[in-house]
Amino acid sequence: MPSTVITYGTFDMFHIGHLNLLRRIAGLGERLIVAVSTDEFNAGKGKRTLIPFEQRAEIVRSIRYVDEVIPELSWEQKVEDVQRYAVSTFAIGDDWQGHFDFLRPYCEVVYLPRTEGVSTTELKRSLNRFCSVSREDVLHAFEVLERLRQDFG
Ligand code: C2G
Repeated sequence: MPSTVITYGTFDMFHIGHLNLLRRIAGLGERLIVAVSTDEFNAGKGKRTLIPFEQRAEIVRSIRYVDEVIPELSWEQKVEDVQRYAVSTFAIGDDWQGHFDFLRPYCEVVYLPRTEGVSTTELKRSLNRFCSVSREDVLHAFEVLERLRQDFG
């Protein structure tokens, strides 16, 4: 029976932090199952996702380290998942340190260091900065237009 590892997450705007984690977790066993949070479940987490569930699941499913993707529908499904899929290890980033120790009677529980300097929240902020037009840009544009009007009437 191949040793199975499971992890859970939103994986919105998939980035290197997600990839690093999945690569490390895949090294903890022979088979990796990833439970991707549905849009409805995320709403319950107070998380607004940019990318809809089906696309987030498809991206995660395409990662070479991932063997299977299932939906994460609730906080309560983990024990049932561990038993249903004969999971030997549950692993997740250490921003969740201690939150899932209740799984220790059912499987090994591992918290791995997050990748510093990248997060979906930060990516969204950078995107906003990138797309937003600053007040200085607008004033500069008006100055250029005024100069053109004076030069060419
Ligand atoms: N992660 C990481 N490094 C980052 C960002 C995220 O290692 N820079 C890890 C998180 O620790 C988590 C996984 O990537 O293990 C997915 O992160 P999120 O999509 O933010 O998942 P989250 O919303 O925390 O959902 O039941 C558990 C929850 O569904 C976890």
